[in-house]
Amino acid sequence: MRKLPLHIKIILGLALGLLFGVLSIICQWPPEFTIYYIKPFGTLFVNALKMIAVPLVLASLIVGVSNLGDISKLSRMGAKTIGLYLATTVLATSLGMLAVNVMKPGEKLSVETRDDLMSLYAKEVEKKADSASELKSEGPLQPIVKLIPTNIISAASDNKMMLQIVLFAIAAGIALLEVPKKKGTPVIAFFDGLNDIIIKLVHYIMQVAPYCVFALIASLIVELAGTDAAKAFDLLYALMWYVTTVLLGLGAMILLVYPSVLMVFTKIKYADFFRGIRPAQLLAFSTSSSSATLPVTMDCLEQNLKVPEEVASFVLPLGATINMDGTSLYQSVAAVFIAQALGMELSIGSQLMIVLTATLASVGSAGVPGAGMVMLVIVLESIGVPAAGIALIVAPDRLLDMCRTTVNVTGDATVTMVVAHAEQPKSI
Ligand code: DAS
Repeated sequence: MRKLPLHIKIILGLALGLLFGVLSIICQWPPEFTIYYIKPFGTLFVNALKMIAVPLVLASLIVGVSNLGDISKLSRMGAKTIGLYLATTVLATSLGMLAVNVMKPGEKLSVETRDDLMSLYAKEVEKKADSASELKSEGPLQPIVKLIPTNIISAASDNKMMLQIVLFAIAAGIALLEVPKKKGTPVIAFFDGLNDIIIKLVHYIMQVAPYCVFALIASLIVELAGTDAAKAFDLLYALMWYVTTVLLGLGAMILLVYPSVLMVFTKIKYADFFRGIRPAQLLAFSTSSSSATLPVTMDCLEQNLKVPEEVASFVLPLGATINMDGTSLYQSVAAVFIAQALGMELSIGSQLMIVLTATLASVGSAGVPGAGMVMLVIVLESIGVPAAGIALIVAPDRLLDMCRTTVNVTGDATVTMVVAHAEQPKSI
């Protein structure tokens, strides 16, 4: 077992958790054993993800923004690169919202199952509803007022203030570009070091993911179904629809969006582009890490697709840090699926908030396995959906991570081709 790649171990953990859950229903094992002695390991995993979300956002965004170089010297290439990255991310998030609202995977659950899920998360849903209604009672502009916390330290200690932390991190990153180099450099070095530490912590947490996924899916099935196998299969059926919705969205990015962008903005044929970046896509799929794939992505663009080194070495590292189209699409689908499964109605305002926070969350996501799920906490907290709802979608997450990382890398490569064409129209 030790020799197996992590993603195989996680898929094994998922399969064994499903088997354990179904067997405990069929054999009528006492649910107390699962709930008291297995479920806590799943809760620990979700808590660990929530624990590192705030430092990860702070470190990766401050470092990402300050790495843009001197704000006044943001070159034509830099402005174009960031503009294209943000445009493709907003497009991906919007595509995810369209897919999940058309497919409605969360509504594939029977009313009884949804009621059970709501009672499982009732106290958290109620708390979110109270704070949302409290906001409304203070006037329509109150949500904007809340964006600036009175105390960033207390905000950082409260996962409910994620959007405020993201905005503070972006502002701090921009401020760091403006302070004198000798003052800013040590601060950037500190957050760079913190970023590396948090990424290492994500790596540690993902090492125990196989066991925690087992605990989460087993306890979820037992808790939800009790002795009623039908509800367990009901949840699995809805999860299948959820996975299909994410994969449909990711497939549309790879097969429709990126070919259209390349056709409009470059001269390269999509088949040649696809062949040129295939090694990077395969590595992204097997490692679930944009950062680990970056050297191969750069090699593919420079050697196979003849992108000038000065373009690839600027655009791709920036993309691996701030551009994750697959992740933002996944986060928008996951957030709406969890809300649907908990029977929570999402207003148009909440859906627009998802587009904003999923775009920002994907900018802040590190290019390591599981980072997108960690940052999903931000999206859920921003629309008042309990972050504990992540337990519903943890099981298939590694498979989806492999696919969304492949889209992340493909998106970075697509924007690099467009920038290279704009810089040297004759050659690309
Ligand atoms: N695995 C991340 C990446 O490397 C994406 C994610 O977790 O969503 O891009």
